[in-house]
Amino acid sequence: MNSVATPNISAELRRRLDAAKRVLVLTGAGVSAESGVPTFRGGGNSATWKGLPFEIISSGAMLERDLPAVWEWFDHRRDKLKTIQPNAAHHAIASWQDRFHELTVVTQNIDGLHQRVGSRNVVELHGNIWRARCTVCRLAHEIPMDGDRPEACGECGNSLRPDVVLFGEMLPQGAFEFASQRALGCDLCLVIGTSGIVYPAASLPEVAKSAGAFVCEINPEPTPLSRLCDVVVTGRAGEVLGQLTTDSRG
Ligand code: BV8
Ligand code: ZN
Repeated sequence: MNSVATPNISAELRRRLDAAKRVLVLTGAGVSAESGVPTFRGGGNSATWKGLPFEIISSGAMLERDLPAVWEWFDHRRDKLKTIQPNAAHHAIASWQDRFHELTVVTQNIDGLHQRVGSRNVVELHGNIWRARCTVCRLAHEIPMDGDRPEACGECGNSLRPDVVLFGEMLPQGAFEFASQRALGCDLCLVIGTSGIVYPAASLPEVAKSAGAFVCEINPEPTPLSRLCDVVVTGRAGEVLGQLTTDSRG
């Protein structure tokens, strides 16, 4: 693995991007950091809510115990997101939509920022904060950015929950399997803005590597995934990706 400090993006990475046919991009909270969305770990901040650590308030067990408290936490985060704009990292990834024979954007983020700037068919491993789901019939309900969230299921009247994967909960049916298939088939895997701690999402770069992909991490800090990467670009996603798209084919 070789590590380069921005702003010198390795020529190897540029060459790989220019030659790539099948690209898988795995993003985490770091991609939204420059938009002002707090990350969960690293950088000294670990998200807490009313004294509860993030892994507790965002857990399936908490939802079972106190759904209103979980809604309060997600209502608070949606409120913050209403004034948040996507950053250069989201725009760069969206600009790649038609650049490769196949591009798969897999995100752990629930903020919907990739889609807001045109990334298509985004694989949301952990759901989406702008959707609610019925606790009984599982019907999905969109939550408007400019209005109140629906209080009850429009179909069966039962209570709704955030359509987000909480700790200890299964990922959306088929999402991880699809992402794994794409990881097995990609020739370039970009791991951007994730601490590489949460599974099964963090296993995707390992899957790509095992199948022969060139793996590149973009993060200001080292992570447990850094050791398996062919190139680690130490830097902020918005800065590095912004530069990559201006310097190369675009
Ligand atoms: C599962 C939605 C099968 C909620 C999230 C005990 C019981 C059950 C399961 C487990 C258990 N012990 C461990 C597990 C597995 C668990 C897990 O992995 N835990 C971890 C903590 C060890 N996983 C699960 O529970 C998953 N389900 O395994 O199901 C199962 C089921 C039952 C029983 C057994 C097995 C579900 C995981 C999904 C949890 N939900 N989010 C919400 O958002 O409130 S995960 C949460 O962490 C976030 O959503 C986020 O997506 C995810 C990963 O975080 P990152 O995105 O990486 O963000 P982080 O802040 O950590 O890092 C930011 C990075 O960005 C840093 O590296 C930083 O340096 C970098 N950065 C900062 N600025 C920038 C930057 N990079 C670039 N540019 C910048 N400017
Ligand atoms: Zn229902």
